[in-house]
Amino acid sequence: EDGERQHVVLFPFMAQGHITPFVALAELLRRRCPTLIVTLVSTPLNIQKIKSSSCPPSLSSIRLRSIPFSPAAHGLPPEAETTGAIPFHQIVTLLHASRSLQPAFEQLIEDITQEDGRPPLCIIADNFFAWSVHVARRFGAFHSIFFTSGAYGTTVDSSLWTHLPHRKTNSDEFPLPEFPDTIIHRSQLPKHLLMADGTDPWSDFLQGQISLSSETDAVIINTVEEVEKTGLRMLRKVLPCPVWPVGPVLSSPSSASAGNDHIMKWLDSQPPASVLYISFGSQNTIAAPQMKELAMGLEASRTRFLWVIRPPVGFDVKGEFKAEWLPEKFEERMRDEGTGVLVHGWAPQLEILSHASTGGFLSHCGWNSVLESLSRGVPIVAWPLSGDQLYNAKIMEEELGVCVEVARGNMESSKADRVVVEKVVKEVMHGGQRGKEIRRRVEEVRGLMKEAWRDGPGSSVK
Ligand code: BUP
Repeated sequence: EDGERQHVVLFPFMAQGHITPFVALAELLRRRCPTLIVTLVSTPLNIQKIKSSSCPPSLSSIRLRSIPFSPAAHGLPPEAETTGAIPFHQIVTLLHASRSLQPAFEQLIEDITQEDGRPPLCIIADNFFAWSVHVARRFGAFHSIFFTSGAYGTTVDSSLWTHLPHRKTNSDEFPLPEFPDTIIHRSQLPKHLLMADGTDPWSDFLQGQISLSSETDAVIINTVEEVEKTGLRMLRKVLPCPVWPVGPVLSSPSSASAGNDHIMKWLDSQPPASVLYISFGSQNTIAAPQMKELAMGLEASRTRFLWVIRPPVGFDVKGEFKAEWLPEKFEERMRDEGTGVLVHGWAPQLEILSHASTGGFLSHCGWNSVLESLSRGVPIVAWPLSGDQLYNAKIMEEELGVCVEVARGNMESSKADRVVVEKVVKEVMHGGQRGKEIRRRVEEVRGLMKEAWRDGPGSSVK
């Protein structure tokens, strides 16, 4: 009987990198605890997208509920219900605008409480919606934040935004106030953090939500106890509540792969572990001169590649791709030689990373991409651009030894050099001493991730 079943409400922030793991968590909860009622809440456009891009069987047992949101009321274009639809500089406006969801979310919990005859057992919300703790308190529900990024990236990012330590020194390197052993280099700060002074819109939003997150009852995080020891130790030091790693929580194959047969067919015809998959995620791009450096470095490395490519910084992300952004006749040459494929649009990333021909991932190190790659045993060439990506790359290279950084920095100023691209890509893809060691470490991490989800139970199952 529905009336006797416990109800859990999930509430992700409106960004692909947040919605994907929340949907995966919802599916996981229903699979592992079949008696739970699971409701996933988002804005109308996002609910529509989730319905059309997910496999119906996995979603059939999850209740999808939308709450109204008007981007135009905040000076945003009507399609701005997700960060992927707007240029990076407007994301902070969307973050602030998302605060206006509180009354509608509260009303939804009220409605659910009426329908079920009691409030939900638990509200699991995004860390950007830490304000939802007030709603949970009002209804007497347990409140948990689900961090969709890693423990190290989350802790370093939060610490930097809370204390802005780079403003108190002129030196290029400085320690984090709570963690003197963690040294951050100025080049690892995204532009909006470098410019932050504590009164700017980014600081205002993030400092508010970070401070509220210490009021939550528990933190669930998409990472693995045995993989992120340092990061989890740090996060547990700054949070007063229990921290439960449940990763890797990954999406199930989606209907997004439909229409991408040509990509999978091309991969089928390549030798094992020979292809470098390249993607900068759902909301970042690099500058046109950097695209050229990357293309030239790739060509010189004589490595097969599959590159998810979007217009460079400063151009409409959804606009037409122009050949002039790449070296002359690059796309035709690669196609004629059969060495490289450019994907103009959405790629079936998890399927690509799971394919035996994929041997490396040149990634911006968004946390979902990191988990997807490592869980499939694919080493990473890191080109982090923003936020936690810079710290994900740092910990993966320094502690886990599963990646090599090829460039870093914010989107406008990240510098890559074709010679460095060629060298690093060869090192990782063509089995030099360092490449072999990286593959050994990635295999180890893949094993730990698998163990965490073993019945028996593994650490994430617990
Ligand atoms: Br692009 C792209 N196909 O073509 P991250 C992304 N994805 O399946 P983000 C595709 O989107 P942050 C594509 O598999 C992953 O699950 C990908 O999440 C999928 O990066 C997700 O890696 C991307 O966390 O966010 O979205 O840029 O700001 O958190 O780094």
